[in-house]
Amino acid sequence: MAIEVYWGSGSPYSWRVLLALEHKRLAYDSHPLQFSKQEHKSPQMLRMNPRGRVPVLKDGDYVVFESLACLLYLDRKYPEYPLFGTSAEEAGTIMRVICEYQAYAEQHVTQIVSAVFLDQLDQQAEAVTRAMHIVGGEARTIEGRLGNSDWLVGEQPSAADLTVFPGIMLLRRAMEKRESGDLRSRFLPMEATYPAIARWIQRVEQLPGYERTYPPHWRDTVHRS
Ligand SMILES: N[C@@H](CCC(=O)N[C@@H](CS)C(=O)NCC(=O)O)C(=O)O
Repeated sequence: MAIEVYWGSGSPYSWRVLLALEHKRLAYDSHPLQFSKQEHKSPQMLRMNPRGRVPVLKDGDYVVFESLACLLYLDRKYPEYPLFGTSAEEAGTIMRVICEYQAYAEQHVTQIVSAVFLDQLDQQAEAVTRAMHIVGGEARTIEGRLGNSDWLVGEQPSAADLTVFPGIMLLRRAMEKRESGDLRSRFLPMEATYPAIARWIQRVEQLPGYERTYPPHWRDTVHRS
């Protein structure tokens, strides 16, 4: 029975799981859900995830949600092409980088992206300025890691790359939007502001199956969420 994945276009959490499935060269049935039609809140989805959020992964009778839990499940169940390294030390460092991103960067990325997509930059100017400052600092840390190495941890792409990448792509997309105004020049062009991150993005884009994970509606609309 094939693995099933329920996801939403543009959801960075969903993107992590699609990237993980492709990284592991696993066959899967893909179920893109329309947020606008509230498909993620259908009775079937709520039975699998009472929080009504995506991604949700179903493998036979087993259901797991929360993107990182999905990554960990896939790595334990299908160890080929590891996501959490090949040693205890590597696993610890990968989890550390993920925890740092989640604890210190993610909520601020979300704040900036939401303000841009909802055209709320003026109303949230103070909070967004603070968030930009914090995200800038975290981006410099990531830039430093990638200045010394092709991947965030170790010699291969790992769960750390797959966790952070969608958030950075979402931030880049928000900065490309006209409404981002003066914020744009702090991040773009990334080749100038964060050259090692820009090269890393290109490396991720070269990974097998990457094209199948790219948010479909991003291809059609350059400037909408
Ligand atoms: N911590 C969760 C976050 C999942 C999440 O918030 N997904 C969003 C899409 S980006 C969602 O489904 N939102 C729908 C809603 O809240 O109604 C994870 O890592 O999977």
